[in-house]
Amino acid sequence: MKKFLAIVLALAMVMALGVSAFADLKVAFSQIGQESDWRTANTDNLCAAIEGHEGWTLIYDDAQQKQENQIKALRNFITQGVDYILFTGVVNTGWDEVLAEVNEAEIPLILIDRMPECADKIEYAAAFGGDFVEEGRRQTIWAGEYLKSLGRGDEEIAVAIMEGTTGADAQVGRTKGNLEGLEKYPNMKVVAQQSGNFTRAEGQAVMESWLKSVDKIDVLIAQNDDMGLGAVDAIKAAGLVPGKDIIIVGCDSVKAAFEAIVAGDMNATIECTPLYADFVVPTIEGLEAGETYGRDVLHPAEGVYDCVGGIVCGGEVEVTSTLAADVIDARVY
Ligand code: GZL
Repeated sequence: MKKFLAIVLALAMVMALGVSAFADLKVAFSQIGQESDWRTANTDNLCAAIEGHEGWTLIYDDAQQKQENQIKALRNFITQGVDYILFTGVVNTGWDEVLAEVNEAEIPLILIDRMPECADKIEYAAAFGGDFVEEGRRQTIWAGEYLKSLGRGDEEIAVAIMEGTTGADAQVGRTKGNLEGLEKYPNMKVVAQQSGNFTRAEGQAVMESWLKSVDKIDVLIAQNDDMGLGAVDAIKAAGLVPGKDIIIVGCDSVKAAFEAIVAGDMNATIECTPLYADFVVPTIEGLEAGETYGRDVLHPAEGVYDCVGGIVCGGEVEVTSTLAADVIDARVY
């Protein structure tokens, strides 16, 4: 009997050690800033999931959209000896040295959202984010198809492209995709192209200046909804009707864009989900259990939401738009 109790006690101790040894994780997250509703939703979703996980501790840094702050944060994470690092870069260059230091420290790196240009030169455990080029194609293809549905397929159309933060992976990819999509519509010409830095305030300021300096704008391609909403404010202030005088296509599919589409102020938004927790949490649990995830950037399936529904607008992946009014109540960000 004594031998049996000794075995039970030993097993209990091993199990207790085993569980606590694997459960206590310090998960560090270098976040870009709070520049948009998308970023806020991304932060809230990931931080809540990590803080709410049994045994995990979140170490969070908001870089206020400054690369030097992210570099400092990554070095602090190394010094603190964290177990995992989640990283999205405000711009796509200038990370080679610090991410090599993360590799040297042998801290598993999970790349999310915006990928660094040096990704093919560093080690990382997994990568997950939007297909920005496809999102850009969808923006301009949606606009071309919508104009056709209005009987304006042969009209000379002036297009303004409001870009995101210059040098950000999302801005580079969406701009590439915007221009690829426009190749299908020779009647659509780019008449203005400038960064609004993914913020509502800067989007309003750029639109205000365009309304004074550009002869005619028929379509605004805003590389995120926040800049599109800022442009709506500027268009109204100039006495024009957003959504009619100027067709507005955003990106992200945040709740405020759905509200603007239902109100008639915006015409469409291309989805780019910020809800990464359902990928990141199982990935860390899997890595802890010895799983590996390869080097491909995993993309979530995403939709297109608009003022009419039924517009076929995929670039490489075909997608048909959904009427925003039909799904606005179900949106969670
Ligand atoms: C896209 C993300 C972009 C969003 C913007 O994945 O990097 O940054 O489109 C955000 O709203 O600022």
